[in-house]
Amino acid sequence: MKNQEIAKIFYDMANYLEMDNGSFRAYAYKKVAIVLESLEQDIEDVYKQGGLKTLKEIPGVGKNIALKIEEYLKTGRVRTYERLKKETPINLGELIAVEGMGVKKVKLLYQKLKIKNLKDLEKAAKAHKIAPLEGFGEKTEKNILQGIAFLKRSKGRFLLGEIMPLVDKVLERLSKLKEVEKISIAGSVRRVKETIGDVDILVVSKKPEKVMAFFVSMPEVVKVWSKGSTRSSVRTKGKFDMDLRVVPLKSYGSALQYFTGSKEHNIATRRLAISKGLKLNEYGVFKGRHMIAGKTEKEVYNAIGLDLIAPEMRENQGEIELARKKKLPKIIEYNDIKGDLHCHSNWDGGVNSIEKIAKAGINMGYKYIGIADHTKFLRIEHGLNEKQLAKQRKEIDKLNKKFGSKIRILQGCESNIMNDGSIDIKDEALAKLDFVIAGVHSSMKMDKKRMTERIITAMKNPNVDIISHPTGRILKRRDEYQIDFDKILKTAKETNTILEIDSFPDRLDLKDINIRKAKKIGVKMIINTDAHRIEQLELIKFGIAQARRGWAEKKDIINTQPLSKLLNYF
Ligand code: DGT
Ligand code: CA
Ligand code: CA
Repeated sequence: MKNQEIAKIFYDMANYLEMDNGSFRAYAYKKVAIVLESLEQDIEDVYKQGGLKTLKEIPGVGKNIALKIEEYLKTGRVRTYERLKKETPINLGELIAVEGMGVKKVKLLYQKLKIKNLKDLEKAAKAHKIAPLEGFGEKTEKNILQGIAFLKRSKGRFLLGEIMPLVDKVLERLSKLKEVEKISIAGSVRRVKETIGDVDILVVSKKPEKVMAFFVSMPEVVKVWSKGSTRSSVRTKGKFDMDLRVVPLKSYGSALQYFTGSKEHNIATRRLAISKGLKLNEYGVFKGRHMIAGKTEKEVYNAIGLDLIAPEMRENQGEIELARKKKLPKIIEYNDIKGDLHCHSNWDGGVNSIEKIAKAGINMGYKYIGIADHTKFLRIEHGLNEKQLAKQRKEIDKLNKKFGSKIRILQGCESNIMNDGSIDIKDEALAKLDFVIAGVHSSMKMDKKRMTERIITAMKNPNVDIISHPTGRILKRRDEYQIDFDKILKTAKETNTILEIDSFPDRLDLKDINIRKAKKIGVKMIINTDAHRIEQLELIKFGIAQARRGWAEKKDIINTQPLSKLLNYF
């Protein structure tokens, strides 16, 4: 689908226009980009149906933008975009990827210092040329250098959420092939790690040549690194690599076990096999020359004296010992979630009405859904004040009558934890909500002591039920806040505050290690999406994966519970 390609062009155009003070037009492009990203139909099909006319039926698409879409579909380029790029020879995307760098700063730095790309930026910051500029200063310069260092560290790895659409498409394509008997994802994607180096796929086939020929000529492939009868390796359109291996059926389980990893887990399982006088490799489990297991993973694990271990747990963090003692935790399943309590509606400038969100919740099979719009401190997010919250309550009451037992809409909010730990909404108003989420959305570079105190003060507010994205990291963009997480856990336990696992692919916050810590001391968690439009409700799977990687069980996660129990918590 060309949807993503066009969305990217429109995002870029929006940035260029914003630089050029065309902020109104920029907004229009950005809005359409967002819509295109989540459009289910193929934009080409839409166009084929009725040309410009059907294009204009897409929300936000006017005549001008429809013409640009048409131009791209017909010629593969958008002239206005090419012109903008030529006029402003700046690698905007690269520069605004640096935490704290916005379009305005990029523009100033270009005008004053002719900074065009990341390299220029780093050079200027290191030579202390940025600090003296008006509106920048020492602190900003330091932040820029930190931001660049962070980007460098995460280079070469991809966000899981970023690559999954393409991976799913390739898997679907391959599984339809008649020569493919069995297929599975392996490697870090199967372990659902938050970032991915490359994608590993495993196939059983009696005709490997046919499968490989098909694989290397898929439309998603831009380069073939190698092509053989058991292994091929390609670069995809998404700029990441994919490995495909073909194995015989009798070794499918052991190959899957081997190529799922992690490497550390594999080394430990192999060592265990040796200690039992066995040999474990990708071909099977062997006693002398005799193969005793290999067809399924369960058979392989059992043959070396272990219970089957979920892929998400295979990191050699103690899971092997538990599997040996038959004491593996019964981790949360992908269908255990009964509702999502962190959805933004059009009340705070989001895309969808509360009614639409509730319907989407029903489609997800949920029993309840929580509206948690931003509150007043966040002006750019159209945060709600006390009065608007009261008004929203009325609408939610009305909708609850309408939906009856199909789903229960709960009213919450995502309030802001101010620098002193207070909440930006009055207590009386908070008390009227079904639940209250509080999160840090400002002054994120506070020192450790103050930041920890700040969050602890918020948790002690009896109206606060949930802390959203508790450590504040953005993958590939910025580190966690400076906090004493153990202290935060202790207070969460004392105050019965629930910590959120935010499912957004670039947050996944809490992360696996922190989830394990929380579980260990008995702090409850909730898996939410933080969806700003209904399509993002689907992101919940990434949050669940993270919870599984943190060994969380159903009972550790409160939104696996029925409504009555949930309400008791609040
Ligand atoms: P990635 O691609 O960096 O996100 O991580 P993985 O885990 O997908 O690693 P990858 O693609 O290099 O290899 C896939 C699996 O193959 C890995 O999880 C375990 C297995 N494997 C790779 N190299 C070794 C090795 O040297 N020893 C052992 N025991 N297993 C290995
Ligand atoms: Ca891999
Ligand atoms: Ca690989």
